[in-house]
Amino acid sequence: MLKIGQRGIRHLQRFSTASFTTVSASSIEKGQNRVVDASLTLIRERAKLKGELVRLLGGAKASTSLLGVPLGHNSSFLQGPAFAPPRIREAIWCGSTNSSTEEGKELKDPRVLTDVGDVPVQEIRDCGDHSISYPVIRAVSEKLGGPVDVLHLDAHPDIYDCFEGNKYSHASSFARIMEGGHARRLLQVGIRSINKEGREQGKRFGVEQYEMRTFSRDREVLENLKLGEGVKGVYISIDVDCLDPAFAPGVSHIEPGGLSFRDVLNILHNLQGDVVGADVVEFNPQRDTVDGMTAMVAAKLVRELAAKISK
Ligand SMILES: [Mn+2]
Repeated sequence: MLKIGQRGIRHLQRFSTASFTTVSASSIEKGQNRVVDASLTLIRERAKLKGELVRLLGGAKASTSLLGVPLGHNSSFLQGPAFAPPRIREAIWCGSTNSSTEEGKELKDPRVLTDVGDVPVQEIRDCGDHSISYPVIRAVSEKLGGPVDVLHLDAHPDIYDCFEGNKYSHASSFARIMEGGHARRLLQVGIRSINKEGREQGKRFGVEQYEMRTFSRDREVLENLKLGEGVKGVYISIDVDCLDPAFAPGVSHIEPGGLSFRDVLNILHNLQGDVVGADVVEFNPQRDTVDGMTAMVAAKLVRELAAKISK
């Protein structure tokens, strides 16, 4: 964390040298590291309390913790996803719907879902929108002691070796994941904006790329997936732009010809495997409809994923 904090300081100084001339770099660094440490302590304490509560309620094999990471500066076009976590939280608990998932899990039960807060990203400027999948999947595989199978729903393969000079761009996260050996199988579903490099990188890493143009043919396979056997489990990464913009207009990279919301739910609900983690990324509230339609879509994805993880 210290290392990330230091990188963050350099980033901040690059942009604010003039306004910080009277404050020493070490003071800024010290202050920022204290803020980061305090926020992470708070997140850990919430997670501990949640553990106690779950035990008191009789325990659970697995229970979902919701962690917000409000960042957008590794995005190549718009940075709006940094504003998404509070909008998604609001929509999860919106009174217009109830707190039960489609398959009957109760979200208010801490054995199903607990919100542990947001990572203080404003203090850690150099970590990375879909760029978050790399550090998270790396952490999951390191913590569990081996690779996972990754189901990645997206209009884009996000597998450029390097995008616009940024190895940690939101368009490069899956190249880093595969290079690091953090995923055994990577299945990409919903793909419809892919170029030569995307296909070549896919072949290089043995990625199973399911493109939208053949979705009607692939539907049966995708709605009957069995993943994670012989590895440490399954990780699901959902870029909201996997959906057709008709279902989710609030994204930075609008790409027509995508999945329906029901297509995504069918894939998730029917998936067999031990889901150990998931992310929902790239919802951009600045592009959403005035009544927050995409926020509800992202929130429902979070709700159904939470149900899938909790056991
Ligand atoms: Mn995408």
